[in-house]
Amino acid sequence: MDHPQLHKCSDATVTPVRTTIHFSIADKVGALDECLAAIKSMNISLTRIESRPSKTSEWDYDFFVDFDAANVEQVSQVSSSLERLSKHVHIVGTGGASGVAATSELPDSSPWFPRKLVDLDTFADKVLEMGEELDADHPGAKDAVYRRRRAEITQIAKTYKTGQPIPHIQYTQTEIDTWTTVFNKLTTMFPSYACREHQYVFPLLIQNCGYGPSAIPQLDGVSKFLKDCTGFTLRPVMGLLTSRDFLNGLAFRVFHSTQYIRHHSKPLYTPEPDVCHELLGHVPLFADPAFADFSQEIGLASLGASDADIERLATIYWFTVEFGLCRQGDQLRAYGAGLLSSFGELEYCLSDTPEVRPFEPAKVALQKYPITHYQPVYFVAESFKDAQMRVREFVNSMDRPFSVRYNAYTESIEILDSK
Ligand code: HBI
Ligand code: NLE
Ligand code: FE
Repeated sequence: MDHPQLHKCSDATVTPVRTTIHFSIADKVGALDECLAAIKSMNISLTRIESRPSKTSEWDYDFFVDFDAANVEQVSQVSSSLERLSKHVHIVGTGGASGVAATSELPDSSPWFPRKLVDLDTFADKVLEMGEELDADHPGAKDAVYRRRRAEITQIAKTYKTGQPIPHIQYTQTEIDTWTTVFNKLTTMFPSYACREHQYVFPLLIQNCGYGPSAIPQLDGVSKFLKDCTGFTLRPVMGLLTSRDFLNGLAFRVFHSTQYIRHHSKPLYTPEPDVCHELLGHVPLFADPAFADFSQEIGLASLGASDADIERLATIYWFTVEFGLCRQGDQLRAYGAGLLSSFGELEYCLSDTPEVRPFEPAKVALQKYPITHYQPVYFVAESFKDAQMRVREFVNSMDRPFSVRYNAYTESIEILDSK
């Protein structure tokens, strides 16, 4: 389990009375503490606690607490002690069917997932290898200057919070030179290798976001541009997140983006995401409405999914968003960001060497793949809309006991039903 959760103590011999209670307290030091201590003194553990400012004019706070009581008497004991300590108490629901919270929310066994946009703040420092500490065979591993610079840049992502502007980075001349090499080489290839959607957006990025050979565009301006196009935003990240966290972000139309650049000795190909990969590979596609829908579909499917399903979805993500090919007219073109940011693999993927197969999610989900060299197999989508429909059908076959919807007005996830 990769997220901290509140655990209940379960006594196998009695059926617990799952209860959701709502109470309001004044904005005063220690008020919540007193309420929780009262529940604790009855030896009851909490399974959920959520807060929000009250709609009153007095700066009160509302709390929603789920707990499993031993019996109904205990529920009323909790209620009466909270009445003494707080301004208002209301039992939202009690005695729900086993496994389903009284608020008809989630089965206990579902992995935690972000419900609100701000919940993504909890992902910040959970990064996998190659983030802060580079692997021994990484081209930058023995370069102390490069390492120090990476640590400096990733510091921004470590402390970033939802809603803040993304801090600009003053890139060094060495970093800009690497960008120039990659930019110049790729832009000569895009007309004959990139998909139509990528080619449509690229000139807009030159006009609006400072794309060009002589400076590395800043994530902040790019994020605002994407927000206008499709509602996608960028969020700085220290390095590789777990598949679960990374895919969960897509449910909110949030794309976690690195800000550092690849080592100058290997501009052709790097196994890691870097700012070239994010800006030249991913960003143009996230500006396309059909592609944005497709990406969010994978993200929504990942919320509360089992570990096995996360692995299947990550594999589908890999062979589409990262390494997808598509058919356009009588030609194959690249739409995967891992291809569009590597002039080595971009040339290779449309040569006769690799194998190409049609995009069928149930088969794609099981395909093994290398992460540090060119792909031996690619999958071809007929269109983003078609790919989205196929993924939706695949997701319906997954064993998640509820479904979800993103509410863009409240920037939060709604649970639709408990099957
Ligand atoms: N984390 N920051 C970041 N960027 C990615 O592209 C990324 C990731 N974690 C996992 C991942 N990609 C994929 O390989 C899939 O597992 C989703
Ligand atoms: N191989 C890609 C590149 O060199 O740009 C990066 C892939 C990141 C998953
Ligand atoms: Fe990527």
